[in-house]
Formats: sequence, structure tokens, C-alpha cells
Amino acid sequence: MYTRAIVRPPAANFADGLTSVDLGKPDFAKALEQHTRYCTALEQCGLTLTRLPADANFPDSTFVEDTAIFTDRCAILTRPGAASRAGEVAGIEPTLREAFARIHTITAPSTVDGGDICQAGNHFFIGISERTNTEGARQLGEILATEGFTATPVDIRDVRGILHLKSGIAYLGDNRLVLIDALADHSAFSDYEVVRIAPEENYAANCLRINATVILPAGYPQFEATVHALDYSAIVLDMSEFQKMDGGLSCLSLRF
Ligand code: CIR
Repeated sequence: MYTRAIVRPPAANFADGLTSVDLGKPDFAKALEQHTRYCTALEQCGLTLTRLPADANFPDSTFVEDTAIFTDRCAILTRPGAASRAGEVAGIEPTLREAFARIHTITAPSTVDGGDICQAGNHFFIGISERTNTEGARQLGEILATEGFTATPVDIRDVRGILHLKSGIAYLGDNRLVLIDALADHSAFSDYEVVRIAPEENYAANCLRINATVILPAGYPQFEATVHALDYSAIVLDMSEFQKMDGGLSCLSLRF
């Protein structure tokens, strides 16, 4: 059961952030509107929000998920793999210190982006990507082990079209994983019930199960039908402006 989330709206220079996709420049006013709807959706799921101010020093800072990992036992400050995002962690730390009694820190030469970390109950999948290095995966695995969690690294460096592990996976609870085709047959996931995403709907893999609700992006009818068939209540959100900057639903909040 989640009760809280941390969010930060996009700053006016949001379009200056990093992107690997060729979907055009995001519209700032539209991004703000989509962010507002996102926050309302989290509140509809029962979460109380801590709203940080927009931070134009870091155009990607609306993607707060990459700066920390939250568990029910501790928080972990990450060390983002993109140099332009390294300073975002200091901006989130004071809020973490208020909320968590125990905080661990990823240290050099490790890099970890929160978007590469998928929690499934007491187990974590740790993506090794362009952002999270093998040393980071190892260090994070050790930290999680001290807290009684298990972890499996998943190397996604050869998987085309995903920036982070969670661009291609989501945990829905009930031992059920949403997976893109490129990850669906990976041995790390063999003990789970798999909801496969059709290749043309890959972006929908980055969905969020929050309490009784699944929040999913608009424009993916096959996955939306699956969510209804599985009896979740669904909230569908237009994410177009964040998608242009390689972002999805999970990236825009830290939930706990
Ligand atoms: C970046 O490239 O870092 C941002 N433009 C997008 C980060 C998306 N974060 C996430 O998937 N957790």
C-alpha cells in the first residue's frame, strides 16, 4: 500500500533535457498540464503528494524517479549515469531525510538511475544500461541484501529502444510482470506470470500499479483492454510531452 509520492513539475527549459527519441520538441504548457493531471491521478489513487519546486538548473529534474530508490525499510540515493543529471540528487536529499530514518548512498565509480530498478515484492531487478553500470548494480545489490532484499541484474545494453529497464517492465503485484517482447523470455522473469506488451505498444510497459489502480499511458488499446480484463481499475493519461524526452509514468514520481 503506497501512501505518499514526491513529484517535481517540469521547468520552463524542460525541452533542453536529454532525449534519444525523435518525436519533436515538447510543448512546455502541455507538459505542465499533463503533469498536473498526473498529480491528480496519484491523488485519486490515495497518495499524499510532496510537491518540489521546478528546478531549471536541471532540465530533466521532473524525472525524480532516477534520483532515489524507496523501499519500506530504507531509501537509497542514486548516482545518475548522465553527467547533466548528477546534481539532481542533492535536490531530493532533504525531502528523503524527512521521510526515511535510514538512507544509503550509491558511490563512485558506481552509477545507478532509479529508472533501472524494478521492485517486485522483496526482490529487485536491476537493469544494467547506459546509465546504470555493472559496479552500480553490484553495489546496489549489496545494499539491498543488508536490508533483507534479493536482487537480480538484468543487462539491457543490447535491448534496442529502451533507455531504462523500467521502459520495458512493470510489476503489477500478485507475481505478475508486464514485459516487452525483448524481455519476456529472459530467465530472470521465468517465475512470474507475464503480461506481454505488443511490440507496437512498447511504451505502455512503463505503467504504474498504485494500490487498486493501474495508471497507463493513453494510446495503447490492447494493453488498456488487458488491464480491464485483469480487473484493475484504470486511469489513462496522455504522456506525449514526456515521451518526447524519453520519460514515462514511473519517472515522474517517487512512491512510498
Ligand atoms: C533522461 O534521459 O535522463 C531523461 N530525459 C528521461 C529520464 C526518464 N526516466 C526514467 O525512465 N526513469
